[in-house]
This record gives sequence, structure tokens and C-alpha cells, in this order.
Amino acid sequence: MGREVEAMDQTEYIRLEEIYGANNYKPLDAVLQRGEGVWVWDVEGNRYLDCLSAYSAVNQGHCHPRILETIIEQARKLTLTSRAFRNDQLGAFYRELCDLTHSHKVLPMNSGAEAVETVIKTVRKWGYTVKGVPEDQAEIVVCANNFHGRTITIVGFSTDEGSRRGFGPFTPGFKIIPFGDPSALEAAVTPNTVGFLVEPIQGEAGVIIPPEGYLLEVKAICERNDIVLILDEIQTGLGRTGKLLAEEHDGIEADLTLIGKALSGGFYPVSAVLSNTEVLGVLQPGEHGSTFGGNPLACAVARTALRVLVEEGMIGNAECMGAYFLKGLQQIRNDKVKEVRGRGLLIGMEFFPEVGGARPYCKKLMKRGLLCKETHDNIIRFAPPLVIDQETVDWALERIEAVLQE
Ligand code: IF1
Repeated sequence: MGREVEAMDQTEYIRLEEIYGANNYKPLDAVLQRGEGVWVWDVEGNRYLDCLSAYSAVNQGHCHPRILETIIEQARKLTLTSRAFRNDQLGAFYRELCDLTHSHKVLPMNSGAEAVETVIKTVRKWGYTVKGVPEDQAEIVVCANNFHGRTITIVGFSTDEGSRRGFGPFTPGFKIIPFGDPSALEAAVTPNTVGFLVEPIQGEAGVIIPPEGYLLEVKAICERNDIVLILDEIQTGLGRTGKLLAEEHDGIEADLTLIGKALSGGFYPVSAVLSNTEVLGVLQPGEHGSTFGGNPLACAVARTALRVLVEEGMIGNAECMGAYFLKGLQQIRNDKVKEVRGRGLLIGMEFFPEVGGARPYCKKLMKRGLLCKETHDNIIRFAPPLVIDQETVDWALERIEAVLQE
């Protein structure tokens, strides 16, 4: 059976997915088999530069050798204990993560959406027990065009019809305001507001960078009104924007920060809620948890993934290669491109609507060996692993320019 699968050609793999899989994705037809650093190879041996990095989960590059070694070594020893017992990786993971991010406490989960759900529960409970909000009246403010995940509660406060249509009824208690406008937050606040949940840069919305000083103002509003500031850094965190956390660009520290994706370097789903205040302290035994959250395999992998990010200079590389890549893209003379914007290695290229969508360009780039993904019809995101070098950025720029000139 295994051998039979190995002998298949590309169309066979695709056919199997189409026949047996749910139809909730529309991937480009590169059937990937192997990855190393910034490169991936398909089943026919074609090589591609990965410009998506699994939505920033493989910031450290594909199959990073040190993380690989850790996962194998730890898997031989112990994988899962559940939180009914302690394990020898959890405390060290907590301490290293707190030291790195200047946090006080950590709550480990698996997926990003679970981390988001965790903070929603936490700030509600904080609102009732600390702030004194009347029972069941807590409000959380979120932003239009947010992306925080796929659960019912989270899609309930999405403004993207494609994400929420057909899935109601939804969880009440959320208020939606425009992104990037501090006065909108000020206006939305009531005595029952417990939290403001926001992405430092809106990724899925198309790499939307808020006005200078936005987070700083938002932080001040939250402080004045006794509101927990929650930053979703699941995509922007862990080096992607050229800082460990994107909040550093504004010189602030959120009360709660969510990280995921690259926390494992793409080896394993690991997410975490980082707490800078006593907010996490409101959760009591039995009120929240997860079978896999904080398991020894996840902790060991995350410890190495974090160490690699820092020790191998990936964050600084993201800053400098990001600036170089952005400048290169902006210098491509072209009448199709409306704007190129970005921070670090999170870059969005927006086409004019008349161009008729970015997806055909993703397909053309794929033929030339670049894997990219469109977002919101008209935008291509360029977000390669943070280990990319200048020669490879030049290689990418040449091909992007050629496709745009076609
Ligand atoms: C998919 C998008 C990216 C996220 C932020 C929470 C989560 C995500 C800021 C949830 C996840 C992923 C999910 C993935 C596509 C991808 C994505 F295009 F959908 F929006 F990255 F841009 N907060 N984003 O970006 O994390 O539960 O998935 O671990 O296919 O849905 P998760």
C-alpha cells in the first residue's frame, strides 16, 4: 500500500484529495513532499521557494535540523502525560518563554483558535471577578476585517461573510469597530467592556499596517478604562515582522499576548497565552484546559524552536531581508500593482481591482518556482521563512518582476 502511494503521479494525489476530502480548501496544485529551509519540493521533484511559510508557522525554515532532533529525542522519551500529572518540560518552557517575552505567566494550548478562545474566557472571568461587571454582561471589542480563527465564537465576530455565513447562531458579547482608529475604541467602551482584541498588523485582511502609534494610543485607552489589551500575535509574532513581537514596534506591552504557529517551527501545533498582568490568575483548577496543551513533546519542541529563532539571528534577518525584499518589490515598475507594504518579512502586494484578482499571478509564480497565496482577491502575501538570504530574495524578485511584466 505504501509503495503504491509512492508511485503515484501528481494528478493522482490531487484526485484522492478531491474524492475523499472535505471541500473546505482550494489549494494550488503543488503536491509537496519535502522541505528544507526556505525550499520545498513536490512529488515530481520540482523545487519551490516557500513564500507563505505555512502562514508563518515555519518561520525557522522547513524541517529545521535542531528542532527535528528535539522532536525525535523527546518522542523517544515521553510524548503526552495530560495535565493530570506534571512533566519535566513544562516549567522550563514557561520560564524560557516568560524570560524571552517579559511575561509573568503562560497558558499553553495547541491551535491559535484555542488560544483566542482561552483569552475570551479569561477576560470575561476577569471582568466579573476583578472589574465587577454584572454577570453575563461582559463585552469584548474587536476590529473589522479581523482574523482570529475558525471556531463558532470567533467566526461570530468576523466581518468576513465567507467565514461566518451559514454557521449561526453565534456567541453574543462582541462589539466590532474599525481597525486603526483609536477614537472608535474610545467610543465603543462601556462600563462592561472587559477586553480589546486586536492584531498588531492584520494579516489575512491583506497585511494592513495601522497608523503610527495606534497600539500606543489603544494601550492608553485600555489603561484609562480598565480594559485588558489582548494582542493576537499568532501571525505577527516570533520574528515575522523583524521583532520578536510586533508590539515592540510601538514600544508597548499588551496585557495578554497570543502566540502560536512558529512557536513550534511548524513541527507540531503549539500555542500559548502570555500574560503580563494577573489576568491569567483568575482561572481556577477545572475551569479550562486541553488534553494536549502543555504536553512534553510540545514543550520540548517549542523550547528549541524559540532558541533557534533567537540564537540563529532569525529576527534580525527578518528585519533586514524584509526591508530589502520590500524595497525590491516597490522598485518593480508596473501598472498592475497599487501598493506594496510590509513590515519585516510580512509583505503584501495589492493589485488594482481591474487586474482581476491575484490568484492567476500566484499560479504563474508557481510555474516559476515561487509558492504564494492570495488574500482577499487582490493581494498577494510574501512571507518566506525568516532564514531567507539576499541571494534568494534577488532570485524571487527576478521571478516576480518577470511574472508582472508578462
Ligand atoms: C487556515 C488566514 C493566515 C491567525 C491569527 C489566529 C489564527 C490565525 C492572526 C488561528 C490563523 C491561519 C489559519 C489558516 C490560514 C491562516 C491565515 F489566511 F486564514 F488568515 F495566517 F493569514 N490568529 N491563521 O492568522 O490559528 O487556529 O489556525 O492555529 O487555513 O484557516 P489556528
